[in-house]
Amino acid sequence: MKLQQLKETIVAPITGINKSAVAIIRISGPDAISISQKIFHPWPENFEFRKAYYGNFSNGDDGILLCFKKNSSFTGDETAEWNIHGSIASIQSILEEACNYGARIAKPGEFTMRAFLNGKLDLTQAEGIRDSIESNTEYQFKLASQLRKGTLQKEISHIKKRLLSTLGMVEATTDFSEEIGYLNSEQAFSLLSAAKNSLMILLQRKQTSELIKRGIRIALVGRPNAGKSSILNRCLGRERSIVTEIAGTTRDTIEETLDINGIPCILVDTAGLRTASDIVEQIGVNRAKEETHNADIVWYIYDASVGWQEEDSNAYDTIQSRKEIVANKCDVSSTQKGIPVSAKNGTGFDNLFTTIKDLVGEIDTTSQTYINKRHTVLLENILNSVNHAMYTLEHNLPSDLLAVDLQSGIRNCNEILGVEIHPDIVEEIFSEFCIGK
Ligand SMILES: Nc1nc2c(ncn2[C@@H]2O[C@H](COP(=O)(O)OP(=O)(O)O)[C@@H](O)[C@H]2O)c(=O)[nH]1
Ligand SMILES: [Mg+2]
Repeated sequence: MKLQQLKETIVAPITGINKSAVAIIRISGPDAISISQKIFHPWPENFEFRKAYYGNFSNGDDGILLCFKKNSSFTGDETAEWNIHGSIASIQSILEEACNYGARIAKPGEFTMRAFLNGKLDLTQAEGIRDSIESNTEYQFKLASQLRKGTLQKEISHIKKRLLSTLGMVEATTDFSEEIGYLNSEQAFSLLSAAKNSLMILLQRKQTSELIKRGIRIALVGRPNAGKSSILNRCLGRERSIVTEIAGTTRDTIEETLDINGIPCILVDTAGLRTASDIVEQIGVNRAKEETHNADIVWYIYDASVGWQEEDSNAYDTIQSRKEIVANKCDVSSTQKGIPVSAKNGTGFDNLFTTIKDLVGEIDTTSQTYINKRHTVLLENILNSVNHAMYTLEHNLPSDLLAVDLQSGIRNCNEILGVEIHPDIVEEIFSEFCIGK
């Protein structure tokens, strides 16, 4: 990051670029207010920060001006927000005017990057802002919000504190062992096991986190005419997949993303499993088999009015992924085997959806946060260091070994938080942000 860049005044719309009633333009940096004074009129007498003023903009639009003092804004720099009409023409002309007065267009993520560099938030919270904006379902938003609000930041700070205390004890006893005496290994050990516990809890949550972020892949598999396509359509609430009484109607896989009780799911309808004479259908059948490997859950669907057949057993047994038997057409006949549903009249779907909840596990949205790949690698590094340090203590090995592990653990904590991190990594993270954030 060049320091020069931080002194520049940056401007961009912070609302979407599609037509909307209102667009908000944010301008942030040392000239934010002086440029606003040139663009907004009449400039309010007895101007105050954090007060909304109605007036005219020099591009011919009218709307609201709202200004924030340095250190009391999102970015930490002096900032103004102009609420104008959501016209592309109005947005463009006001941006041009701001640039003519010396501002430049903000890069994607640059407002948040300034907030990070000004110490308004740590790197995990910045990631939480990105993930919040990108979230589509309730659980995605809740996990992202915990990250944004600093849940992970607090956890990591706690772990870091424990490692720092242990390191302090180790250094004091090596430097002044005559006055202080020997290291209290019991105390050091209990500090480290507390850190280890927190690390294990965080790492346990990474799988749920990944599933919620990318969505649960569910393959709808079974013999022709079981009602796979009808179940897809019922879940979607629209006729996406072609349904007929002719066996072999679905010949290719069809993927649809949807929100089931707040969890993102990718439903994959497949060709019915049978030995097809038609080459196109056979390719579809092969794809269906492939899908059974890719899926997080396979819903193996059979026709309850026909009953569970030997072919069903054979096909079901070959499926390696997590799988559930689903008995469709329960409006026609009842069954003992599998989860009874009726795609025709919509019964049984609540039970079917519990299979998704069972895979994801309990999500405590008051404490659980997104743990992404970047965090996971670093958390694993810290855990390794802590384990190693605990081993050193248990075996009474030289304490300089201890110091090396503790320092490495602390460095990894810092990297998660974004303290003393390489500028390239920071740039890379913020480049994934959308424009205006
Ligand atoms: N009675 C009844 N018929 C169904 C139900 N679901 C599907 N069907 C019928 O079964 C036939 C095959 O359905 P389809 O969804 O194309 O099955 P697929 O080959 O497994 O995709 C169609 O005639 C559907 O109308 C259901 O729950 N109850
Ligand atoms: Mg079908």
